[in-house]
Amino acid sequence: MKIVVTGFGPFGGEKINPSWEAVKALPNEIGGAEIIKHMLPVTFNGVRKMIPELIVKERPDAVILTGQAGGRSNITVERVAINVMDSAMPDNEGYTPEDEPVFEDAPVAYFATIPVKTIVKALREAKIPAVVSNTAGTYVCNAAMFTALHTIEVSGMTTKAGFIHVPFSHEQALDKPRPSMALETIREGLEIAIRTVIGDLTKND
Ligand code: PCA
Repeated sequence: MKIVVTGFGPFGGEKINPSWEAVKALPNEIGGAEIIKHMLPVTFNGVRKMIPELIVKERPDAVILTGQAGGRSNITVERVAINVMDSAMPDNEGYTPEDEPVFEDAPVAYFATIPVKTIVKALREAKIPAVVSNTAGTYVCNAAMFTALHTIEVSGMTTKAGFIHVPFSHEQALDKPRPSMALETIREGLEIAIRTVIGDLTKND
């Protein structure tokens, strides 16, 4: 089994992005599945080019995308990605789309195909604050999730895909008081999420 896990690089003036820091620290194998880690750039055009290339090249069983959701205090498992790019803040290439589709001629939205509620339950059982989120926003993370699900749909693949947002790390909250979580807890949370996805993929074997 092969699982692609991505995190993002820093954006918005931050020195790190806790999503990539946590993904980087994951083992290369979890529960017998090969874990392929990639850092994505915080650019609308970058994710729309790189994610399809990655999925078509690796043909993974699952794709778990992760990103920073500053201001959230829980790990949030996203339910849905919408076909909109609308941002108040420029991406890392200076692009600020307004009311644009991620892809023309694509559906208005896709639901995550990873087991969102089962992942939240598993995280909470491990005493890690987690909730379902019903919006991944309209910035690069939503575009990344939409791109993954659309790529899988149009290529007729059975790959499962979803997005997990993580809070700021404690390091990021030292100077500016804001909700934060230990990087090790975020890493552990992602490992639990991956194990849950593997469990879901193998349950009918
Ligand atoms: N979070 C941003 C983009 C990259 C990231 O880590 C978002 O939520 O859209």
